[in-house]
Amino acid sequence: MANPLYDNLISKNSNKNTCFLEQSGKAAVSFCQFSESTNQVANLLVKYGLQPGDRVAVQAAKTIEIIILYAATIQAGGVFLSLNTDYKKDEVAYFLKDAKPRIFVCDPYKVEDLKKVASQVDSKILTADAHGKGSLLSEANLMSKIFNTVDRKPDDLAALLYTSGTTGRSKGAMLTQNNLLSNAKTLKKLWQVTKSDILIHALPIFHTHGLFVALNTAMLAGAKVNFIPKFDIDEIIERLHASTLLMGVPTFYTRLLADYRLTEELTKNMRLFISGSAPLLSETHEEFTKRTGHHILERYGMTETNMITSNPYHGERRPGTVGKPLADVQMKITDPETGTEMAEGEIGMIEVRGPNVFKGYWNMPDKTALEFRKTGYFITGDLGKLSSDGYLSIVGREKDLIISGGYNVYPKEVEDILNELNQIDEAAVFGIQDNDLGERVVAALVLENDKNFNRRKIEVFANEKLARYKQPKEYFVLDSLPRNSMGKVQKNELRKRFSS
Ligand code: MCA
Ligand code: AMP
Repeated sequence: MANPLYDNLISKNSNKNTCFLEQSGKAAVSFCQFSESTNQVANLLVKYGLQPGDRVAVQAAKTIEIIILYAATIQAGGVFLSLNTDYKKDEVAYFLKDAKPRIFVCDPYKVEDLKKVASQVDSKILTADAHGKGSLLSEANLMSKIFNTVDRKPDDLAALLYTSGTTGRSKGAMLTQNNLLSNAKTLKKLWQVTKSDILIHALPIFHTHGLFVALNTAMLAGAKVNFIPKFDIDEIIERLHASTLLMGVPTFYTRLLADYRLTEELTKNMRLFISGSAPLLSETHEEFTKRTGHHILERYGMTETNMITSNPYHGERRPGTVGKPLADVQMKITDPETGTEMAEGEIGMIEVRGPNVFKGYWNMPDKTALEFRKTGYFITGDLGKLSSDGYLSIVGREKDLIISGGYNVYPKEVEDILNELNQIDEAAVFGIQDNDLGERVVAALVLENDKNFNRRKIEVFANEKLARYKQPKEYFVLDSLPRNSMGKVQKNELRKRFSS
């Protein structure tokens, strides 16, 4: 027996003594030191009652300690659940109630807010601050450096990541050991990641992109990871010369292009720039090539499926496309209504099947059944078309979703919050084009009484209930919302009207 994910990412790693994780202001950590610390944290988790299959939830700053917690959770047979650090009290309470984690790790300043709900679901709280300090570290330091890795089967859960939904209710995507491992192996091979690579890691670690695509792949290859707490243009520019790999959302690349210091000379040691999570404009791709000589490699995925397609490492990285299905992934374009396959070049629903595809939504068997075909294909909600030589272009989304700077915002969730306010009769939330974030969240409001419009009050309320990135950046007051003959709000109409 074994623990496939932990064994491959950590214990079988051949790069034992060289520096692996580095974060400004801290000593670099080798794989050996990392696995010793992982053993200590795994012992601590077990001391707090963790049994195989139990969840470990975390809402804490991006530090090496949280990556140790991730690895320790896997090693102890747990299921890692990471939450956006910007989520507000009510948002976190929902996840704790739904996932019922055995252990919850949060910043010390959040304990007061969350201890009641944690105790209701019988979660023990440990803390980690922006420097990784707190009870997680201090208590783990007292534990043994030896731990017998817990056996797990490939189909056992390793992570639970929540994605918002069109109904406004977040769903926990159950990701197995094999979902994560197979995708990391495929990406490592395709992108030729090796122990000579130095990855600039500036993404958050509570999503698939930063945690699995970037970290799992780098760990599997034994590459060095430079941890930057968040996207910081100066720090990235400073590191580009001595790095080989960058993974980012399109905003990373538009911000880099807006900086005069981005040159061919600065990026001459870089091997690969990868973009994903949101559409990369062809202009960005082309301008980047002109400035640096590098062709950004765009890929496409989802929380539920990990990565699905990628442009090639060798061969044409075609702007405006997300490349071809990964080697072990099956993908087809279908008629959204009937599920029958479309002819080449026609627009349809992107469906996907393979070892990368999740096991289902946590405690939502009906919702899970609705999103899979009987043949095992998962219905992504993204619309696309294939070129004659197999490149996929994403042309839209069937789901009502806004992607702002790589974060997904489901309008229904924001509308539900705004509709709670007495002064608002109706709210329609939609995305408009934004040069920095790709799309910007805005809201059209119909008020109970026009004279009552108090924008500040709405902003304060939204700020109390919703993570910052979900909050509308602008509000437009209308007499009524445009509707079609079925009574459905016409968001396209709103987008057209307010885009300029
Ligand atoms: C920050 N703010 C945002 C966003 N980020 N508002 C809308 N959308 C955002 N994405 C807020 C801040 O709180 C701040 O509010 C104000 O906007 C300006 O912040 P700024 O300093 O400009 O932002 P930043 O901190 O530099 O962040 C922008 C960012 C960041 C670098 C684009 O959002 C980011 O790292 N995004 C990556 C998200 C990601 O990893 N997605 C992967 C999901 P105020 O000034 O009022 O306080 S996984 C996925 O999608 C699938 C599986 C896949 O394919 O990868
Ligand atoms: P999430 O649910 O947060 O995992 O976000 C997944 C969604 O992000 C997908 O369903 C797509 O709509 C979108 N996405 C990811 N990568 C790309 C890309 N390269 N181009 C366009 N959309 C993307």
